[in-house]
Formats: sequence, structure tokens, C-alpha cells
Amino acid sequence: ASALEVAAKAIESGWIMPFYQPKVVLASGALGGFEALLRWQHPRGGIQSPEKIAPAFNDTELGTAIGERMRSCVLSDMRGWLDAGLSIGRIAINASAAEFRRDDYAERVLEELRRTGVPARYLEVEVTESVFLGSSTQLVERALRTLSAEGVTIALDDFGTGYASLSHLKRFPVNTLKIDRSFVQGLESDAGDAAIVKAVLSLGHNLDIEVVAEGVETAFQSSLLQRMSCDLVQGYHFGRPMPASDVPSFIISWQ
Ligand code: G
Ligand code: G
Ligand code: NA
Ligand code: MN
Repeated sequence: ASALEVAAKAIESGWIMPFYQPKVVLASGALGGFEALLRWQHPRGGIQSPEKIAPAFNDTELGTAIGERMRSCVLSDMRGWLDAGLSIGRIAINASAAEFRRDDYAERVLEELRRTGVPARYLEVEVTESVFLGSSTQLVERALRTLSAEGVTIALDDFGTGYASLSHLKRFPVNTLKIDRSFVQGLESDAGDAAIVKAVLSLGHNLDIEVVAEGVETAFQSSLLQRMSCDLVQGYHFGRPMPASDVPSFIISWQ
């Protein structure tokens, strides 16, 4: 079966679910929140990463359906954790270009927030720079402004790897920059990577944008990033993406 057929089947069968990866505030060591990452349960293949169905993210219909399914799972998980009195921090969902080809992306997100009663400030939407190429800039701008006005924060994902145009930072309401893990991996050994990380941190901080480093795998990377005044870190060193059922005990044991 093609990737799109597999994705359609996975959506239809309810095999798609979010896993949650923690983000940590470097200055305090506090838990800052989580990123929701798609995983799917194949009846015979176990839990899978999105790789095999990734082309579906770019398909208007399937990409929208995946986004809806992920949002509905994430917001219902958040509702449950808030009801249980857990300090979840902010939880990020990923939005693909396909989702912005419709003119009502923001309204759908806000509707789901209202339905579940989750305050908008707990939700972040991550977009990659490819979103600005794969859909109409006006639609993306309007959607991000609508979300932002309601208190949903916006993160630019994989910053520096795509079609980075610094003008995006002026045009769109960006709260967070996520430094791509390819730059973090070379932090200790590659002067070029270190220079890029420093430049993104200084750019972010001068624009009053918080900076998250992704793919932090070692204590040494984390301490270098702390010395560079990076705001948050995410990566295997702090926690792998985990099923929703593991999140409450993770939050409690972190405190
Ligand atoms: O979690 P993992 O490294 O396997 O993710 C692989 C890729 O899939 C990453 O680029 C990630 O951003 C993307 N991805 C994960 N979950 C989602 C999702 O819910 N929506 C979209 N659009 N992309 C996702
Ligand atoms: O494109 P995006 O940044 O959303 O992709 C995140 C992906 O990176 C997820 O699929 C996640 O599983 C993966 N990931 C998260 N932390 C680490 C890490 O420390 N090292 C590596 N190699 N991958 C990671
Ligand atoms: Na992401
Ligand atoms: Mn990323």
C-alpha cells in the first residue's frame, strides 16, 4: 500500500495517537511543558514513528484529518491532566502546511479549546518554515494572528534548516524559536554549529522571542546551552516521547 493509503487506514482505524516529549526550563530546571508527536499503532507492527506516513502531512485532506485527530487527542489529554491538578506547562502541537490551505485552521483550534475548556495559554502551535511555502502566506498570517490574539503561542520549528527568512519573524507573531537538532548535535565539536546556535539565541533574545534547543542528548550539551542562556531544552537527555498514560507520573516525579 502507498504511504497515503496507509495513512488513510491509520486515521480511519483510530491508530494515530500523540506521544509527549518533555521540555525543560534551563534556568530553573522546571518542566516547561511537552511537544505532542504523532505515533501510530500498527496492529502487527507495534508503535511507529510518522516516517512511513509522512507524505500524508502534505496531502490537503489527510494532513487536515491527521491534524484534527491529533488535536482532539491532545486537548482531551490536557483536559484530563488539568482536572487532575497536574502542572502540565505548555503543550505544543505541530501544524503542517496542508492544514493552512483551509481558511478556518485557527477557528477549528479555538473551537476545540472552547469545547474542552482548556485555556488557550496552555497551547502552542509549532510550524516549520515550509508552511510559508506550502500554503498561502495570507492564510498562514491570518491564522497565526487569530490564534495569537487568543493567547495560543506560536513556535517556529526546525529553525535554520528550511527556507529561513528573517522577515517571517517580523511578519508573523512568533513567540518561540526551536533550534534544529542538527545544530545542537555539533555544538561541542563544530565551530560552525556553535556559531549558529549563538546567533539564533542572540537573534531570539533581541526580538524578545524564547529559544528552545532540540535534540539535546547529553548533559554536556545541556550545560553548554545553559551557559549560552538558552531558555528551554528538549531531547533524549531529558526524556523520550512517551505515551499519554506515562505523563502524570513523569510530571510528579520531576517536581
Ligand atoms: O517524532 P519524530 O522524530 O518521529 O517525527 C518525525 C517528523 O514528523 C518530525 O519532522 C516531526 O516534526 C513530524 N511530526 C511529528 N508529529 C507530527 C504531527 O502531529 N503533525 C505534523 N504535521 N508533523 C509531525
Ligand atoms: O521536526 P520536529 O522537530 O518536530 O521533530 C522532532 C523529532 O525529533 C521527533 O520525532 C522526536 O522523536 C525526535 N527527537 C526528539 N529528541 C531527540 C533527540 O534527543 N535526538 C534525536 N536524534 N531525535 C530526537
Ligand atoms: Na515539532
Ligand atoms: Mn523540530
